[in-house]
Amino acid sequence: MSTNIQQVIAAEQNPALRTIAEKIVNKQRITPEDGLLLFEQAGLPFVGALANFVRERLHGDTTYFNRNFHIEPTNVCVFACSFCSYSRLYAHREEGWELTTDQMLNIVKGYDGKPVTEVHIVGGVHPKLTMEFFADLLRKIKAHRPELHIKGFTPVELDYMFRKAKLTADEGMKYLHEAGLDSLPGGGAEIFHPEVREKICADKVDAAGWLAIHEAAHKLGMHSNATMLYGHIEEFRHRIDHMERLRQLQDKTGGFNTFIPLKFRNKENDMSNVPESSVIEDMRMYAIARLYMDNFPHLKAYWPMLGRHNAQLTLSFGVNDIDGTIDDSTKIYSMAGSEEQNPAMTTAQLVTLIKQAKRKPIERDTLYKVLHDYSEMEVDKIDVDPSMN
Ligand code: V47
Ligand code: SF4
Repeated sequence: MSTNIQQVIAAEQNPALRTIAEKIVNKQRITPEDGLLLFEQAGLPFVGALANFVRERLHGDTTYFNRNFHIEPTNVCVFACSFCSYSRLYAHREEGWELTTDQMLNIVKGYDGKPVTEVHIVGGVHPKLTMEFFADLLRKIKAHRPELHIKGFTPVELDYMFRKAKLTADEGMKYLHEAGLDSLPGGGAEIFHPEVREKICADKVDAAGWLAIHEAAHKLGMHSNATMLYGHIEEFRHRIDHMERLRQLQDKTGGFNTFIPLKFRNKENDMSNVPESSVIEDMRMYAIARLYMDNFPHLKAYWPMLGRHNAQLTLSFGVNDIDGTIDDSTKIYSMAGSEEQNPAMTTAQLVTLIKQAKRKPIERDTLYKVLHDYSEMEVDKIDVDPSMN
């Protein structure tokens, strides 16, 4: 797939947008002001063509997925983020769940003999689950299946654990890394800017704390992801501020793999009055993220949150990764109203989805090592729409 980017730029009527596009084509970094102008004035075809150009310059048609499952230890949480449909306060813990170490280990053992490469562990912040409890869990998972990559815990959980254990971010990360934690997922970032953060998740770790924990992980040679929860009460300038803070840390450490914009879903939470963003706005978000996050190698659309068809569409707007098989092991998005009520895709379905978008399906591990090229796989007879199965 190739776009004549010069024709797209020449056809643009707005000279300021043409200047930004020329910078992107010449591999010059765009400024926060440029990013804001793109959000405010650029149409989807313009940013889409540019994002696709950048994506193909970086990755060609390669589109990554992985084979993974989630463990959500608990949805009991001391915090009360207003966008969260999933958590239950400790006072109402009987309405939620708390898994024991054995139950979590049994989930891992349920994948014995299956070709999964990653477990993603994330949950609420339960006041009784200590760092030692999780370190023990990590050690037991590693003892059972050493090669399984453990991507776990957001700075929200980590900050709480470290403070209770009276450890600094550096000390706490080292301890968990030695216990078996391989990398950090991107959650808990939400919107960094205090004007928004104070309204949607005032009491949990702030921007500086979130960034410090990822920096501590990067210093140990661990990799991590970063998310941004968009499409609610934030303004475009808050999105730029968020991406700028991440871009600066990435300049310093180079430890981030993937940026994952997460579309706000509005069911069963305290922000249900806030409408969800349109598909056009979603695609503009992905495209502008690809243009702004010039030092992030990968841009991921997380299909359980976006829905598989919209995730497929993002592959034309800068995205080169759609996450994994999931195996119906996460509840965060189904509880927030995603169309994916039981998120699970087989490898064949993921391959089909990528091939239908005229891209090249590549199975990766968490750190983007290529595991298998599925370009030649016959997929004509497979339907990716669960309602058709
Ligand atoms: O931080 C919670 C988000 C995140 C809602 O690193 C919501 O590979 C939308 O970060 N609407 C956790 N989003 C999930 C996460 C993640 C997921 C998949 C892959 C990776 C990765 C990371 O979920 C939270 C929050 O931003 N979230 N509620 C909601 N109503
Ligand atoms: Fe707790 Fe995370 Fe939900 Fe916030 S988003 S209430 S920290 S589970």
